[in-house]
Amino acid sequence: MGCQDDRINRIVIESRLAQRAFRTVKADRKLEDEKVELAIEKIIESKHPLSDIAKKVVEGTRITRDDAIRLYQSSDLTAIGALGEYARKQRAGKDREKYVYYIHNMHLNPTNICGETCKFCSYANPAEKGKAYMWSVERVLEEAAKGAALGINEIHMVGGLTPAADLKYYETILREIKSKFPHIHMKAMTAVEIEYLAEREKISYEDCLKRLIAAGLQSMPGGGAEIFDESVRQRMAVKKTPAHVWLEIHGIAHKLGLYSNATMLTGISETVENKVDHMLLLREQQDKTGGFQCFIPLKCYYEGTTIKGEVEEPTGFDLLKDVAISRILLDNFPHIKAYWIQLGEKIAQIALSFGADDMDGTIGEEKITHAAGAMTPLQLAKEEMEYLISQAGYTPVERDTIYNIKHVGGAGLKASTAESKKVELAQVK
Ligand code: V47
Ligand code: SF4
Repeated sequence: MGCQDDRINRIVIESRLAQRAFRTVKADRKLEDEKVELAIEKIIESKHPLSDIAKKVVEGTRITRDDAIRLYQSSDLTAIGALGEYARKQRAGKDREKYVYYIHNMHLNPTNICGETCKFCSYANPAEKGKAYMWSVERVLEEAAKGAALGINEIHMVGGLTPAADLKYYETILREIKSKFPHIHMKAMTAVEIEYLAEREKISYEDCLKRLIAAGLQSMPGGGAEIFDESVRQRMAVKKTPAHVWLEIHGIAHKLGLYSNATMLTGISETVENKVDHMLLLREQQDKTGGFQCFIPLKCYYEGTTIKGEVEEPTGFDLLKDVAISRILLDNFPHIKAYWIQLGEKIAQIALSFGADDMDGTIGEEKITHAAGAMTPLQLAKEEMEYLISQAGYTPVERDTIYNIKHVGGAGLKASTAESKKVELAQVK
C-alpha cells in the first residue's frame, strides 16, 4: 500500500511540474509573441496589409514568391524600406548594425570587343565605331600599376568575348599581376567569360576555373546574370550563358573555394515576377553551395543602345524596392550592394536605409555604365565615399574583397574638398 501511495505522490508531483513547465512555455511563447508584435509595430501598423510579411521578417521566417510579389505590388515604399532595414540589422548583429562597407578598388577592362549582341550593352563597341580596343598584357600591367600606386586592394577585371582574349591571355594577366602586386585581390571573370573560354578550349567549366585559379583568380564578380527568364533574354538578344549554366558555373566556383557575387539587371523589359524568380533561383543556389557574398541590383542605362525608348525605365521607387526586397528575400546572402555608379550617389545613400550595407568601391574608371550614358563620376575618393556613408547616418568601413575589415572610417570629406584628392588621383593616372 505504502508503495502505491509513493507512486501516486510521484505522479501528482510530476504532473504539477509538467503543468508548471507548460505554463512557463506558454508564458515564454506569449512573451515571444508580444516581442514579435512590438517589433512589427515599430516597423508598420498592425492592420497594415503587409503585416503578415512583417511578422515573417521579424520571426526570421523565409518569405515566399507570393510575398515578394506582393511587396513589389505595394506602393508603400516606406514600409518596404523599413522591412529591408530591419532585415539588414538582424543580419549584421548589434555590434555592426550601423556598418556600411566599401572597398578601395579599380575596374580593369582589357578589351571591349565582344561577339555577343546583348541589346542593352553599349560597352561592347563594334570596330567601325572606332572605339574598339584590345590591350596588350603590358598595357594591362601598366593600368594595374597605376591602381597599385594609389593603394587599391582589389582589381575587378572583366572583358568582352573575343577570340584574341583567350584563356592563355587571361592566365598571363592574372599571373603577372599577382606576381607584381601580390597584395591585390583579383576578382575577375564573369560566368559568361568562363563559359566562353571553356567552350573555346574544349575543356570543362571546372578545368577552366582551376587553370584560372592556379594563375591567380581569387573570386568572381556577379555580372552576366541579367534577368534569368528566357523570354526576357530572347527579347534582349542575350544568347550567352542561360540561367542554369550561370548558376552551375558559380556553384562549381564555390565548390573550388571561390567566393562570388550575383547581379540582376533591372530595366530590360522584365516583369516583377521575372525579378522575384531570378532572386529565388539565386537563393536556391546559395542554399546548395553557399559561396555568394553579395547581391547587386543593377539599373540599365540606354544611351547608344537599340532599346532606348522601347523599354520602361525603372523609377526611383523600383530601384529602392529592388534593394529592400532583395534584402528580405535573399535571407542567405550576407550583403546587398548599393552600386553608386548606377543608382547615383543620392539614391545609393537612401538605399542604405532600405537594406543595403555596401557601397561597392572607389572604382578608378568605370566603363560599362558610362558607355551607356551614366552621369555619375568615374571614381570616388575614399574620403568622399566615407562622407556619403556617414552623412546617411552609418559608419563607413573599408573592407577587402572577402569582407575582412581594413579600417573603421570617420566623417570623410565632401565632394568639393575631396576634389583635390581626385586631382591627385588623376595625376598618378
Ligand atoms: O553583366 C551591361 C550590366 C554588368 C549595361 O560583382 C549594364 O561586385 C547598366 O556585373 N546599363 C557588369 N548595366 C557589372 C557588374 C558588377 C558591377 C559592380 C559590382 C559587381 C560585383 C559586378 O553590367 C553586366 C550587365 O548586366 N550592363 N550593359 C547598361 N547599358
Ligand atoms: Fe558582350 Fe557582355 Fe556586352 Fe553582352 S553584355 S555584348 S556579353 S560585353
